[in-house]
Amino acid sequence: MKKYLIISDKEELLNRFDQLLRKKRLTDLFDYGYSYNNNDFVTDYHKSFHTWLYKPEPINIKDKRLFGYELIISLHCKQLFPKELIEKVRCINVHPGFNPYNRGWYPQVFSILNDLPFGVTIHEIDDKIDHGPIIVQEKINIESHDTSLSSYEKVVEVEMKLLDKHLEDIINKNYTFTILPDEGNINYKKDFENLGEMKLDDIDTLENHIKKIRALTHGNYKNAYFIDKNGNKIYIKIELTK
Ligand code: 0FX
Repeated sequence: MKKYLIISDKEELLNRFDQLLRKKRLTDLFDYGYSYNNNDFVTDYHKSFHTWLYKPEPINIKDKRLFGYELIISLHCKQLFPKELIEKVRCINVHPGFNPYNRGWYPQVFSILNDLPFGVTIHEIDDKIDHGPIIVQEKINIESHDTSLSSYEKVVEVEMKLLDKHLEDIINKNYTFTILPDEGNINYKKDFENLGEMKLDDIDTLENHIKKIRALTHGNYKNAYFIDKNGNKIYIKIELTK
């Protein structure tokens, strides 16, 4: 068993973290893993560097073997870390949002919608979602032509940049904390799902209508829709050019 564990449910991020460790010659220190509930994830490439207890086996966050690590990093791990684990092991979260604004689900969507700050937060995990003491943060500007996807692409780049810059300090606990100024706000999966329907008789400014469609435009995902007069569900996305 190695000293540190990284868990991610996003293949692209785990691959990039793997490249980062190779560049820094730190692969000997880390086990890698993904969640037990993420079946569509495991590629042959992934299996080749998946080293969780030397078996390509998904990680259940309640597994007591996790207590053996000195540090666990969540890089978009979809499981909530249990209290017992965070009391026994230092756990760090790499969050694609600017805490305490829009903690929780899909921060860029809600930052576009409600004009709240957006960015990356790396923090120690406590018993509330995206809430613990902040190790490092960086703001990202959302422009009038950004969509959920373009904002998300920016956030992934900043996450990798901050990990590149601060990983050794995180490992060695060579940092000071900033405590959250207040509780901010939090969004759940349900809040995102409730955004989808756009009523054709909705009265609002054009700016707000465009904002909502930008917030729900993310590649091929079918997020925003309206119901036409024949009862058909018609999906909407937007293309904006500066
Ligand atoms: O893994 P992740 O990038 O992030 C989410 C949470 O936002 C984050 O706070 C948490 N720490 C992490 C464990 O889970 O989410 P994802 O891979 O499910 O989706 C990535 C983006 O794709 C999302 O920000 C918006 C977009 N998306 C995704 C789905 C499934 C859509 O627009 N529609 C969808 O139906």
